[in-house]
Amino acid sequence: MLRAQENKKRALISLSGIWEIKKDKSTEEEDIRPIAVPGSWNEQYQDFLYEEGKMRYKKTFHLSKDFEEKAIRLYFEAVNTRSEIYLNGEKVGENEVGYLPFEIDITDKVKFEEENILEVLVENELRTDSFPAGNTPQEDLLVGTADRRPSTNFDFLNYGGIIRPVTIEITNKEKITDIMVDTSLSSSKEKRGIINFEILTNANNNGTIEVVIAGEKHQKDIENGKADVKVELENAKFWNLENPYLYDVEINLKRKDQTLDSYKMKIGIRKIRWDSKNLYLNDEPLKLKGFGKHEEFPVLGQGTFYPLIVKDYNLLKWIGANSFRTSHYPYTEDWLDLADQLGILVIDEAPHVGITRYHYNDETTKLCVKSIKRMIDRDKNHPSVIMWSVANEPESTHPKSEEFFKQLYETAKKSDKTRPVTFVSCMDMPGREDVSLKYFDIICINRYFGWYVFQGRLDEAISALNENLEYVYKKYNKPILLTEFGADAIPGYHYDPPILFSEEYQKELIKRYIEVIDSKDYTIGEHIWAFADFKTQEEVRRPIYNHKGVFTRDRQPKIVAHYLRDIWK
Ligand code: BDP
Repeated sequence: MLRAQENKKRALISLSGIWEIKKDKSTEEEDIRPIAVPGSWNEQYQDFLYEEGKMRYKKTFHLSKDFEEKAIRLYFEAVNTRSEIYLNGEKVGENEVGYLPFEIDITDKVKFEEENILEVLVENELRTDSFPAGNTPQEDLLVGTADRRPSTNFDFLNYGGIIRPVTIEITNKEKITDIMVDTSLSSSKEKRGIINFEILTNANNNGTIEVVIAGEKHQKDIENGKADVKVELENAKFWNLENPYLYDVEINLKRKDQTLDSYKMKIGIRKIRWDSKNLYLNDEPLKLKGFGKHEEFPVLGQGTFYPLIVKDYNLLKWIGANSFRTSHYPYTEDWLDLADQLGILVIDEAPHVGITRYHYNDETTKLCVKSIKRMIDRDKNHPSVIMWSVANEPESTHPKSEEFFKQLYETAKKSDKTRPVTFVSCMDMPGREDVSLKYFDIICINRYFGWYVFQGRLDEAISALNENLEYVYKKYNKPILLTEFGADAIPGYHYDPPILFSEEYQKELIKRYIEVIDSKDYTIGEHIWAFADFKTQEEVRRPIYNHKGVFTRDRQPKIVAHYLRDIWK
C-alpha cells in the first residue's frame, strides 16, 4: 500500500479537526462531545482517562461532482486499536492493527455534492491474548502487575482513539499501488549506487513506468501490473550520518503522452550489514547512541503532533544522539521522514508489547505476522530504518515462545532481506534463559540492575551487568545492543550521595553503564530508557509518570542530559 500524498496527479482532503465522539452504548444525544482528531481520547476528558469501551466517532464531509470519475480512498494513518468504519450508515471496512495505516476504497460508495457521514467505531479493550495486552492472570506473570489501573502488561497509558491523521485521497482510477526500493547492492567503495525499483500498478499490461532521478529518466513497460526499474549511478552520494543525502525521485505511470499517476519520494543510498560483533552502515561499524522513546505528550496522548516531532529531533541533535527505537510501536511516518532528512538511525518496533504465554496460539501468531508485514510495508523505503524489532520484552523464557518467535523472525526476513531483525529481551540470565533470542540477528537486551534489582546498590549492579554481558555474548556470539537501562529521577529531586529517585543517581547509573558498555568490543551501543518522562498506568511504582526520562515530559533537560551531551558530542 502507498501512503496517501498530494502531488501533480493526486489530491488530498484532510479530515483532521474536531469530530464528535460518544460512548457506543449511550443513546443519549447529550452524551455527544467534541473530540480532536488526531489525538488519544484519554487526556481530552477526565472521565476518559482509562476508557476502554467502544467509542463512536463521527465526521461529515462533502465532495465535488468534479471527482465523479476518480478513485477515492480513505487513508487512516492509525486508529487504536480495533475499528469498524461506516460511510452513510454502511460498513465499508475494519481494521485490527493499531499504530499502522489502512485504506478503504470508497469510490463506489461516496455521495457527490451531498453530505457524507463517516463514523468510526473504536475499541481498545485490554485482552489477555491480543493487543493492547492486559487483564492477564496474575499468578503466571513474571513481572507483578497486580492492582495496576488499568491492568496493562505494558508501562504506559492504555491510549485509544483516532490517533493519527485521516485523509481522503483523490486519484485517477489507474494508478501506482506500491513502490519498493532496494539499494543494498550499492558499493560505497566504488561510489556506485545501484537502485532497484519494483513498482506495482493496477494498469495491467497497458502502460509505462517512468522513474525520474538525478535529472535522468528511466522507462520500463508494465507487465502484469509490475515494472522493475534498475538504476545505476556512478559517483553516487551515499546516505550516512554526516551527510544524509537524499535523492528526489518522481515515478510516473504513463500511457502514450498521458500521465495517469505520479508519486514523489526521497530515497537514500546506503547499505546495512552485520557480523558477530558489529553492525555496519556503508561498511563503517556503528556505535548507537540514543534512546528508547515514546510518541506521547500531555493532552494529546499518542496523537500525531508535528511540533513534538521537531522538538524531539532538535533535542536528539542537541544531546549528540544518533539513533532511537520506536518503542513500543511504529510512530507516525513523519518521524521517519525527518530521521531520513537529519541522519538519525531508527530501530522500528512492531506494536507487540506485553506478550505472555497466552499469546502463543495460532490466532495471535497470525495477527503479529500481519502487523509485522504491515510495518515493513509502510517503512521499507526509509534509509533511516536500520533494524526491525518484532516485540518488546515478551515472555521469551516460555517453551512455547520458540516456535512463535521463529515464525515472526521468518516473516520479517521474508519481507526484507536487507535489514537485521531483532526483538527486545529482558530475561536472559542463568536460571531464566531466553529460548527465542537465538533466532535473531542482533541481541537487544534491557537491563535494570541498580533499579529493580540491586536497588540503589550501584557497585553490585555494575558487576552484575558486566557478568551478564559476558554471559549473553558467549551464549549467542552476536552483536549486543543495550536497548534499555536507566533509573527514575523525579525532576528537581537532588541528593548527595546519589540515592534512588534523585537526578544524581540517574546520572551516576547511566555513566557507569556506559563505561561498561564501551569496554566490550561486541556491544554496538547504548539506548537509554527513556528519552522523556511519560504517562503510565496508576500504581505505587509510578508517581503519575515513569520518570526515567533524560528529559521531563515537557522536554526540559535533567542533570544527566548535560552529562550525555558532554560525552556524546
Ligand atoms: C521495561 C519496558 C519499558 C518500561 C521500563 C521501566 O520495556 O516499557 O517503561 O521497563 O520499567 O521493562 O521503566
